[in-house]
Amino acid sequence: MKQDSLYRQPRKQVVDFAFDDAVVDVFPDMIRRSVPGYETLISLLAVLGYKYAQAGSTIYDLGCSLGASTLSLYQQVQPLDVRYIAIDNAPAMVEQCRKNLKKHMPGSQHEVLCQDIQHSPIENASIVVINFTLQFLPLEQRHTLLKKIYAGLLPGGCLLLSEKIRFNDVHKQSLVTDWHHAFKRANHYSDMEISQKRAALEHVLIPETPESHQQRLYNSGFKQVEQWFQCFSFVSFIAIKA
Ligand code: GEK
Repeated sequence: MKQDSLYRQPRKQVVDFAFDDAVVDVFPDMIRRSVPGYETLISLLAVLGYKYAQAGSTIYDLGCSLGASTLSLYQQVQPLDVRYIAIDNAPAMVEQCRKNLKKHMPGSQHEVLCQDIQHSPIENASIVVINFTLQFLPLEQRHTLLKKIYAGLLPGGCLLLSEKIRFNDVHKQSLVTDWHHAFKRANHYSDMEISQKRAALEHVLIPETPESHQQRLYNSGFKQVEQWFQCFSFVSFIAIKA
């Protein structure tokens, strides 16, 4: 696995973070060293998701990056006749994701689309995963996307939504940020890498409180919403369509 050293050297100006070739090369290393609990979350979301998979339906992975969620779901859902659609708008991610799914999901019905998820049709879905991606959409677009997902889900289907969150309580926010930085240091990121990455993400990744997420999910039509995972400021919700 290629090591992420993108922010190791001092930069005169830290430009906004982009999912380009350089990021794709180091992405598996970057996400494991930056998102506490990532591997656990990826495995467990498939264990949960499996209960909602329906034969003849489609499973969507929105903001799929290299396809980790799709691959994890495939391992659980495999015996069922389902179709997988993984979508990302970064061409470098899509190219690598296609190779990954082709290699690890032989014979399955799958497509990897290079699209903005805001414009992708969602139809006949039993499971929709949007893992650490809603946070990159403009705030005012998020409700529209969730309503579209709700409309595209079959009755009994579910949305699995994972996000980095923020807290209204400033003391809690500063405590959890401190833990996150400690996690990154323990994973051998230097203070300079941590602060440069933080600056690069500042205008790109806009976190919200868990209450805002839950309220938006209910407002989008979901009748049951549960936060099933949390590790520091990284959480995952399951929202079920009755
Ligand atoms: C994982 N889910 O491994 N349309 C499509 N893709 C987008 C959009 C958009 N509007 N905005 C951002 N992306 C993955 C991790 S990473 C999370 C997801 C992170 C894509 C972007 O190109 C990137 O691949 C992904 O969303 C976010 O579980 O890097 O923190």
